[in-house]
Amino acid sequence: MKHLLVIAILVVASTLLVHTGLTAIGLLPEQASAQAVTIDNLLDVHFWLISFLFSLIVVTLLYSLVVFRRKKGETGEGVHIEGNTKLEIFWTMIPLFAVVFLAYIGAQSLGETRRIDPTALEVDVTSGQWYWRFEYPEYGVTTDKLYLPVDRQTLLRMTSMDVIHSFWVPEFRVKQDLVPGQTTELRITPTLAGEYKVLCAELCGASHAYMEAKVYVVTQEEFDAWIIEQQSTVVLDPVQRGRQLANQYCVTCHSVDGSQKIGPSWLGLAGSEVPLEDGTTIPADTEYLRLSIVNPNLHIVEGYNANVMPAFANLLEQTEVEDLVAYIESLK
Ligand code: HEC
Ligand SMILES: [Cu+2]
Repeated sequence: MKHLLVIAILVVASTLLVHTGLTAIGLLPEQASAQAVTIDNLLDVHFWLISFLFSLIVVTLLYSLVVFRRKKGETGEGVHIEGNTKLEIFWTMIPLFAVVFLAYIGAQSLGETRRIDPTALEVDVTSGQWYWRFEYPEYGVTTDKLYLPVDRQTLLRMTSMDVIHSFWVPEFRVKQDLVPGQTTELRITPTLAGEYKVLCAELCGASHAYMEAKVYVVTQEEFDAWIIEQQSTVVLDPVQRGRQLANQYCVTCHSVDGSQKIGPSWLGLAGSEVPLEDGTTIPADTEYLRLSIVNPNLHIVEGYNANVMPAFANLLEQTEVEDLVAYIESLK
């Protein structure tokens, strides 16, 4: 009995110590959304559990090693113990209740992070290898950066053009997959103005690690100003618009300086004779460039493989394809 009491006291002390340590080393990034508060509360329950279980095992182990060492001259065998039904029931019921309790608070937290605000700002998110595209349907604005007003819920409606990607801003905590052919939803209420990053949290191919987009959480006034600025900058010339689109969707695979990437460089492409995989050649005129973008498998360039370049027909507007062609044609 005395041993149990000492172990209990040591376990409590060690639990407090480990938990303090776990919180002090700053495992979690900044907490920047209303949903993050819920998730962090859930995580804290787990930090307490981790601290307690670690202490229970390690303290008991070390205590036994020290206190129950074989004394000098002791040669007999230890006590033979066979089964203990009470103990078995005890250590089956405790984890059972623990698991049910965790499921309960897990479900409650999930509901909390998905709570609907009918006045939420809607943003349509499209992902692909390897880009993020954000559309604000209320304002007719499309960008590669995510601007969010602070203290207002944003509803992200998300889909993927190719493989599964996953939208994750660590500071917001919540995470959601983008699945081709489906629309998934994520609700975020940013609470801290600042600059963050969307990361793709689903291994999605060669440039997965670089699949990032900037996130700016700003005041409602700054957000309104940004929207107006976006709506008024659509008058750039086609080549400049094409360059912006290329930086967003194409530069992971195509260079504009003649260097090799996953796909052929665009330098000097327009007007040249392109050797194709089937042994023929084709003049790189406007129509060829357009087709290469919307239906890349139609003509395969010599030395490259089909099905590497994603078809952009569904993602890009007609005018955006024309802008890209204008940009490629400007790269003499
Ligand atoms: C995942 C890599 C990848 C991405 C992203 C990609 N491409 Fe490609 N692209 C390729 C590959 C590989 C080829 C060569 C095989 C072929 O002809 O389909 C190619 C071929 C082309 C060609 C024909 C090039 C030539 O030399 O004849 C054009 C034009 C082109 N891509 C435009 C684009 C545009 C515009 C974008 C962005 C909207 C884009 N590509 C995004 C991989 C990519
Ligand atoms: Cu991805």
